[in-house]
Amino acid sequence: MGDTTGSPVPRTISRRGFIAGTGSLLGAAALAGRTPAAWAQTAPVAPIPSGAHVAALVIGTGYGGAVAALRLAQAGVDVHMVEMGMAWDTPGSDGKIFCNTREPDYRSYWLRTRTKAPLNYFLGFPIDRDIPRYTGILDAEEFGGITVYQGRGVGGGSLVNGGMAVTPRRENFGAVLPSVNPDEMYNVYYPRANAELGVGTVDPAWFDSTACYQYARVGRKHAQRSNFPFVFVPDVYDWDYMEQEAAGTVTKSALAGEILYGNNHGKKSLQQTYLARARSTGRVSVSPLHRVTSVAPASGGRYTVTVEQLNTTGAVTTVKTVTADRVFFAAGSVGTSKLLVRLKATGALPNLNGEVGRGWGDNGNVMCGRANHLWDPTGALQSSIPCCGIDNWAAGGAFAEVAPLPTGIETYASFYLSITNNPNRAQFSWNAAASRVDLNWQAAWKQPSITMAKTIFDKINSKEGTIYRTDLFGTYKIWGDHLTYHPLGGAVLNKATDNYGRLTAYPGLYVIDGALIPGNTTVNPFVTITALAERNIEKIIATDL
Ligand code: FAE
Repeated sequence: MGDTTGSPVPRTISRRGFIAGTGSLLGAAALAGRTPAAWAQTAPVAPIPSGAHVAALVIGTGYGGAVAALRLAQAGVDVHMVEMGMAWDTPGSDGKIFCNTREPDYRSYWLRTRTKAPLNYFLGFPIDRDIPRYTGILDAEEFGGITVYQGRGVGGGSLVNGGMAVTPRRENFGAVLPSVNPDEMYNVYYPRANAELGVGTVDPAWFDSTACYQYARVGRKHAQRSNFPFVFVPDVYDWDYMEQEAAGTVTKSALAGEILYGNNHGKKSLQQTYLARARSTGRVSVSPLHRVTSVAPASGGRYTVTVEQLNTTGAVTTVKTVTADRVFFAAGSVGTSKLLVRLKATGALPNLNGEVGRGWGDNGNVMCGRANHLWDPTGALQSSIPCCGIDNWAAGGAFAEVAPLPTGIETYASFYLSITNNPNRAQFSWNAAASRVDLNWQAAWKQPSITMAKTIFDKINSKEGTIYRTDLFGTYKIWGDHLTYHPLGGAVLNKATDNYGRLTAYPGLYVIDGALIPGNTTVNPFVTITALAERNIEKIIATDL
């Protein structure tokens, strides 16, 4: 099934043609040093024509989708990736592809007219602002009891995330993916994922001396004085580049507060790693600003896929119908779950099993800040890339990332994102009256996370004689318990799918993203999503193709 048939999908476009379209980008890239230029130069952004047939269609360009595309292409299969967000390969009028966290503009949010910052108050005042409605990079998707933050664009969550690349402790893996053999994950797939993602760790000597990690050293001091294990956490940010930022020899990104709405330099998003390699095979093309709305069986074992083309206001400009031999759902935990639940309920894929939509969790995310004494400043200059955490998982069910508050001024605050062992799981279901998929997560279900996070911070506050900040999530509100950055589950491995992500009622349909993971990874999730995708696609290529 290597070649496409029917209407051809352009696999590559000429370098000359590409440069003609993006000359300003390449010029800017040459001036600015490390940028997504490597990606741009190999980028066959080639919107799929209606009527096309493809061997493999991948819905979404995040971690699961990028792994699938690379490995399928290397196995000789032509792949087309459909991504609802933008390509993020062209600078705006300020010469930058991504806007700054401190100055969110039209590029910041997915189809909103007002920002919805995760940390939306400062000194008790709201900080959100009006913006033009645009297909921006960060989606704050609101369900009844929780706001789920997700990346939108070619690269998925890798465009907006902090890059913390954490492999769960092996003793915890049985709870993360109970049906997966840990030996193969820890011997083969975690190392493979870490290598391909370009994971590295801060140089401890530099960490000890640089102003931009003063906040993290304060976090370490407080953790250690309360006898909590303190750990350095690997990241995909280019640590050499960050040291050059600190030395003033390159354009600043992490040290200019870039995070959440994209990093213009330094961060190795999927655009620079898996997707660049996938595209260099010459077998992968991508349709940005295209959203899959339906997948249904067609004759000959194929699938008919309905795709809406969007403009940057979010309006649908064209509806296309294409066919594919195989379809990989990689739209993220929420995107894949919403699609499958709707397609099952509305009759396109009625034989999906009853586990579809179940087992969704928030990775136990909860945020909080602590108010330090005036003699414990955390620094006006803070690297936006976190590099350390407090591991109280075994004793208290919480792993707390020492997070930056890159406001550019001294805040005397220590800020944390905790990942906790919250047992609550929600379900997606089809709401026929409203014609949408709902998620039944309840706001009160965050209480176990707060209790677990308090096992760390109550103790530190007591030891240090400090208190919680109450001005970061509202007025007199301590906990950021309204959101998650880490949606997981909804099409759980070995339940909604077989043990390799196959939707067995429909040969040729697969799930290959965070929807497979049952709600919690004990740490930040993308390394596990990537490693599991590597494991599953290897099996699928070996046995199904
Ligand atoms: P994901 O990366 O979300 O990709 C799915 C893609 O599918 C997206 O590009 C969507 O736009 C696209 N899509 C959705 N629906 C459709 C459709 N119908 N048609 C076409 N395209 C569609 O999925 N994780 C870590 O491990 N470390 C961190 O430091 C970290 N920090 C984070 C910070 C923030 C602010 C956020 C939002 C997330 C963070 N995460 C972090 C989570 C991580 O980014 C997330 O787990 C992965 O991106 C999920 O990977 P998937 O492949 O499942």
